Amino acid sequence: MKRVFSGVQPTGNIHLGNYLGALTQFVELQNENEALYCIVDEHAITVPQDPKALREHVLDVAALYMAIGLDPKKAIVFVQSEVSAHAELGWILCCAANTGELFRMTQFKAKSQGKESVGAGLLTYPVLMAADILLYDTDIVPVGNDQKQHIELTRDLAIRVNSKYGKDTFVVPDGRFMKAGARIMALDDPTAKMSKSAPNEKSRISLLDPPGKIKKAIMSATTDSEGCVRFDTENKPGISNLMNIYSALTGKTIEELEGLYAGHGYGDFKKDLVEVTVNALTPIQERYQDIRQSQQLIDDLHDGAARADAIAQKTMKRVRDRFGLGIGR
Ligand code: ATP
Ligand code: LTN
Repeated sequence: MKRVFSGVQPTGNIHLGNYLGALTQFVELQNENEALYCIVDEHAITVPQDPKALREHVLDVAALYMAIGLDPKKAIVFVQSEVSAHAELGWILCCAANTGELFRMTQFKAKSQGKESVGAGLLTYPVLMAADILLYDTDIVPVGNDQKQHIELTRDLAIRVNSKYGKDTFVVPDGRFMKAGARIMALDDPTAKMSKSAPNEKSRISLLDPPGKIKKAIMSATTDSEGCVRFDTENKPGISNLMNIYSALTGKTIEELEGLYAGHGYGDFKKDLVEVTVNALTPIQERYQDIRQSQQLIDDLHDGAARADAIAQKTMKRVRDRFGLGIGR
């Protein structure tokens, strides 16, 4: 059985891109593997956060995880800061990383660009991510393509430590990147990816959006003037993106959709896509409402943290021994 680990930051606005690109993969992988899914609140504080809102967002994302089908009896679902070994291993790995390789990370460059000063945590963010992964002897990390560079760094750190401290100190993990078609684009600008942080609310569909908001976002989505429901990402990125969403939510192929809407305009297609989206999200939202307020959610997260901690402590003992930290037993 392979071990799988992934994390999502506790920010609001989990959207259809996150869902179709990453979260559905999480659900699939929990069945055949030993999967750990983490809400990475220590990563979130690399940029300023309001403490009250952060705690709410942690629980929002946890409830959403469960509502989309993660089963806490199968997968270990937990909050990063509840397992102190993440920060501990993060420090040890900081001492194995070079500043040069961290300054080269594109996410650091993007997030620090134009700013006079940024927190040091933004620079060491990928080292904490490496710690998350290596702590659990992870084999597979399902993430979006944007995380490729961080996975490479994780592998480099593991190989570096192994060559100095013993080859089985860490398992060297592999990334599992989403399929190209799973990249969902912004509704107002189909050349940019759908994003949590884009200022235009109508650029995305969040999983918790009410039907009225979903309708407005889809009906006003950018298309083209040809008026023909045909898949062509190059020349018709807007309608192609909507077809991708329709196909991912219903299982209908793109060819089936082209056949179904031959002779129909974008209005008909969009109206149906509203219905398809509302039908897909309503059950998730209903489950979410029940789970979010429940004591069961808190109990599941405590249980998840205890199970994760048991695995993490074993790794930490090995790491401390290899590095010569502490006085041993
Ligand atoms: P932001 O837009 O603020 O940078 P994000 O939407 O990329 O945030 P993350 O929490 O960084 O959100 O990503 C969670 C997961 O969802 C990652 O594995 C990421 O690759 C994936 N993902 C994010 N946006 C999309 C998208 N538009 N289509 C498909 N997958 C996506
Ligand atoms: N950096 C990731 C979130 C993340 C993660 C992880 C993903 C933190 N730690 C460990 C996979 C494994 C992001 O921004 N999507």
